[in-house]
Amino acid sequence: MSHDFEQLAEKLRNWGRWSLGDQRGTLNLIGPEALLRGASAVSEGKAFSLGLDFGKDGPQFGAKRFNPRLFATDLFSPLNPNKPNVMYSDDVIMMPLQAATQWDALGHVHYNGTLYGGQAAAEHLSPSGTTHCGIEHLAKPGIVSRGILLDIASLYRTPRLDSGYEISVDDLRKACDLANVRPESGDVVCIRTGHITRFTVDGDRIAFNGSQPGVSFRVAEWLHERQVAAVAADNVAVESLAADIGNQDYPLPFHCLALTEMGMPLGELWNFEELARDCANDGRYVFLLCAPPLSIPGAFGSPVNPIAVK
Ligand code: UVW
Repeated sequence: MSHDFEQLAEKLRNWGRWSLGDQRGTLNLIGPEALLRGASAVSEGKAFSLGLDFGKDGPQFGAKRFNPRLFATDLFSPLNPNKPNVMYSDDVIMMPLQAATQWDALGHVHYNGTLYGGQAAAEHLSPSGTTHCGIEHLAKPGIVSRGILLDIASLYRTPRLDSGYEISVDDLRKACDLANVRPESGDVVCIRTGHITRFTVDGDRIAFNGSQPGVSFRVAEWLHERQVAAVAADNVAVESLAADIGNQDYPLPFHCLALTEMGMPLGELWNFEELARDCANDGRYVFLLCAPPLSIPGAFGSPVNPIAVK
């Protein structure tokens, strides 16, 4: 695997493709044409949220990636104590940016000491974030384009793929046939494995965060050829996670290819269940996708509530 991986890394590298010091990667592929293609996918006036709740009962169970906690900092507060008939409430939230539905910034993963664009990670990363490839560079003008749902679980007529299943290029091609669509330059590809239901239906956080179905690292080449702008999935890492992932020469190989080599943002913990039912009903798997990350300078990721409009 390590020889294949290294060859692919060299082939897919987009460093300097758009400009020296570029921090938007494949989002540069979203131009007026892709936006208009997205807008023309809207014909019924239906909207679907693809986001999980950011609440205390979320999918996390760890000490560092924990579920959000909300605290009211003002309750029943009058602006003017002499006019207590009008009151306001304010709040603060404490949460990891990776707590639930999210985008990975290009700086979220680096390997062999190098970030997207070839910059040395040691020169940019610090406890206050990153000075190269933070999420703010993906936030304006945001991530808005045509979205395509590739429903691999439906392809195999199963509510969810098996843990550890590696989605191949062939699976993606078949799902394109099922959807009767071909990704074009600037599209965002959304991959449904059904794995999210381990959390949303079964309530099993341990199984949800464990071994899981997702893409093989080889899928990166197909996404590169199709000029896809970003990819999102309904699992934890977009890529498949086997029980022994940490022992591989390059753990998270798809992350390394997508984020570090190609500069392609990854959307994780998205929920496609309702959208997938609608797509299966009307046979239309394309939509306008509006999924702007928050502009948090230096952050490695951002929560998002993606909206698909059909
Ligand atoms: C890691 O687990 C490091 O990354 P992600 O949250 O992107 O899957």
